[in-house]
Amino acid sequence: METLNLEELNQRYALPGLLRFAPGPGGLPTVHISDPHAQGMLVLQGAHVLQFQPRGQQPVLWASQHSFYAPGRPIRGGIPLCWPWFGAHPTDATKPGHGFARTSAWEVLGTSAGPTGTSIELGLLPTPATLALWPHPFSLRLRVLFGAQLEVELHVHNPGDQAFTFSAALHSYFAVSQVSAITITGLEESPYFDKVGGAPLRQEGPVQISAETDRVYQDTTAECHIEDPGLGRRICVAKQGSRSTVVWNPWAAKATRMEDFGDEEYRQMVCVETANAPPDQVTVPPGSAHCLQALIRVEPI
Ligand code: TA6
Repeated sequence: METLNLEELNQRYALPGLLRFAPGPGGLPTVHISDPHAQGMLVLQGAHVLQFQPRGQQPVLWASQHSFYAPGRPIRGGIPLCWPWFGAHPTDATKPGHGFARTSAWEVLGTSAGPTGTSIELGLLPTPATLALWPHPFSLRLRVLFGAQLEVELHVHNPGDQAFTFSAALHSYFAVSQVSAITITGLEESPYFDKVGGAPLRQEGPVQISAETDRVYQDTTAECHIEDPGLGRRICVAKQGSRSTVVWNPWAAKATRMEDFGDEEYRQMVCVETANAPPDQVTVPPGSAHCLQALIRVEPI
């Protein structure tokens, strides 16, 4: 993998007036996008979409004011990439939660501007550190289009001669007016595992949040809508290649226990994650690939 400094990245990939590389939060190398459709920001570490704001709209993604922005530390907000496992490692609690993709150094592969927005593509290949955590060859590519709609596409290729199985999530944090005043539609009647209560349940009606909520909705390909009367908008989360949707809000007690999460910040966020979480893991045969895509847009209500 070739590691370029900001000057080299701008020489090779900047798009004048649309896309440039500059230090971001904590001085982390970051891509700044500003085009006729939207503004956005992506931190190169973790290929982490941090900001998305369509023209004329409030910011769509949420990030904690207390987030760490440091080499190797997860960022609290935006769209963390959870791969090659979602949540705690299934057998080894010493391995990093949500895998290693979100804290790895990704390589810029290309940038382009088009009629629907400005895009960037990044790649991740195995390193001795990743092979120690997950002993498989892989090739990841992330394509992000910042436009009237945000398109995030994680392409997983298996170049090896053995199949591998992974779980994953585009762990999207969304900004809302007041979490207790929103409803989430699209998951009605879906089975889910309630990680707070530790039991399998089935969704009745729209999702409403009034306490710690941590649910893995299984076997669902549905588009979800976050209805937010307080902001006069609906955030629409469509997806491809995903059979799980995760809904999370830590609420007060858990937020207080998290050093990178303000005690009251839970009120203005909700995660609706585009995932393949257990038992919806994905097996990729040798030479094959899988694509996980989230399509995020805003509509007035
Ligand atoms: O997606 C929900 C979840 O798995 C929660 O259980 C909570 O742990 C959240 O992810 C955040 O995980 P993180 O490792 O980023 O603190």
